Order: sequence, then structure tokens, then C-alpha cells
Amino acid sequence: MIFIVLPAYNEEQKIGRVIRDLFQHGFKNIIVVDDGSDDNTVSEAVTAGAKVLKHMINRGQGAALQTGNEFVLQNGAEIVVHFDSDGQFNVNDINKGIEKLIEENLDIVFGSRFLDTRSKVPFFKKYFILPFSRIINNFITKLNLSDVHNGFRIMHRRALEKINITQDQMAHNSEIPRLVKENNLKYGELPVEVLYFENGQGVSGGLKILWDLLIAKIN
Ligand SMILES: Nc1nc2c(ncn2[C@@H]2O[C@H](COP(=O)(O)OP(=O)(O)O)[C@@H](O)[C@H]2O)c(=O)[nH]1
Ligand SMILES: [Mg+2]
Repeated sequence: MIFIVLPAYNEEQKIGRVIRDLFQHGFKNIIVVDDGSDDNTVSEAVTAGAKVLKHMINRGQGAALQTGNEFVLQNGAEIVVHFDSDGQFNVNDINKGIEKLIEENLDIVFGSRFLDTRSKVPFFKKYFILPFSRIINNFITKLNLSDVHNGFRIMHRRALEKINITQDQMAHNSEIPRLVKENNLKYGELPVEVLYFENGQGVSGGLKILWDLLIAKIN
């Protein structure tokens, strides 16, 4: 069984369309983890037909993914896809990733916006935040990933059973690769499209990730 997990925080404008798009592409088990949104994310997700799990307070994307992972594991997932609920990813990339996972017998596939030319990554993100992050991350995790802050990933049950996310905020982006290394899991990278219609986290978000990462390392 394939599950899609969508972490969501205040995504009422976009989440309905993302869920409908996933259903139209034949995905059936769509799990939204709402993280204490104070807008209509939950009702939009329910109306679009997703199953919604809720955190009563905002705990962060990492915590939401762990909630989603535990739920799908208990419900018989063979494969789980982590996918953003703001419409920045392309649903057409999912099947390519699942095929790669199966054909190459991988435990986890990481999405990367740097492996083809579809993503028009904003300048500051492309040349400052992400390269800096990549150097630190790959040093800490001992994995060689081209895109360390990409929310698109596909995990086989084998990886789900080993990867327990304890970083509630964005530092799970380095925790997951570290656990992949520690558990000797087989990984690959998939070119994925990331659409930019706004600036996402911007500069402060990027700095916050670096901060989380350093704290995680010190702890
Ligand atoms: N559950 C949860 N999801 C979050 C949180 N912050 C962001 N997200 C979701 O994670 C995804 C990516 O977040 P976004 O802010 O767009 O990050 P970016 O695109 O990587 O800059 C979106 O689906 C958000 O709704 C959070 O605190 N909790
Ligand atoms: Mg986004």
C-alpha cells in the first residue's frame, strides 16, 4: 500500500488543489498532518477527501512527518511519500520515484531540485542558503546529497521502521540522512520539480534551519 503524507501549516489556499491532484493521479491514501493551523486547512483537506491527523499546537514539520510515519506504519504502508501541501511539487514526479525505489531496490529516495533544469530556484537560495546548508549537512550526515532541504522523499517500509524523527522543526532534513547512514540504508536521488510562486521560507527560514542543525549537532 502506498501512502502520501502531507505536512500542513496554514495551507487553506493550496491544500485542496494538491489533494485533488493526487486523487486524480490515482493515489488513494492521502494523509494530511495538520500542525495546529489557525486557518481552514483542516476543513479544506477533509472536503477534498484526505484523512486528517491533527496536532493541537504547532510542533513543526519534523514532528508532523513523524506523526504521519507512525500512522502509515500502523496502517500497513509499504511505501510512504512525503509531499508538500503548498503545491510546489509536481505530482507527476511521484511515480518516477516509486519506480526508482522498486527497480533499484532502494530504502529511500530523496527529491532534488538540482538534478534537472525544471526548477527556477531563487538566487539567494540557490547560491547561498542551499550550498552552505549542503556542505554542513553532508559533513554531519556523511551522505552525499545534492539537495538537503527538499521535502519530497519516498521511503520504503524498511526505512520507515528504522527512521524515527526526533527533530520537530526543520532539522529532520539532516536527521533523516544521518539515520540513513547509521542504518546502512540504500538511498538514491530523484530529479524533482520545485515551483516558485513565492519565496517560501526566505532568508530567515534558511538561517533558522542552520541554527536547528547546529543545535542538533551539539545535542
Ligand atoms: N506540519 C507542519 N507543516 C509545516 C510547518 N511549516 C511548514 N509546513 C509544511 O511543510 C511544507 C513546506 O513548507 P514551506 O514553508 O513551504 O517550506 P519551503 O517550501 O521548503 O520553503 C508545506 O506543506 C507546509 O505547509 C509546520 O510547522 N508544521
Ligand atoms: Mg513551500
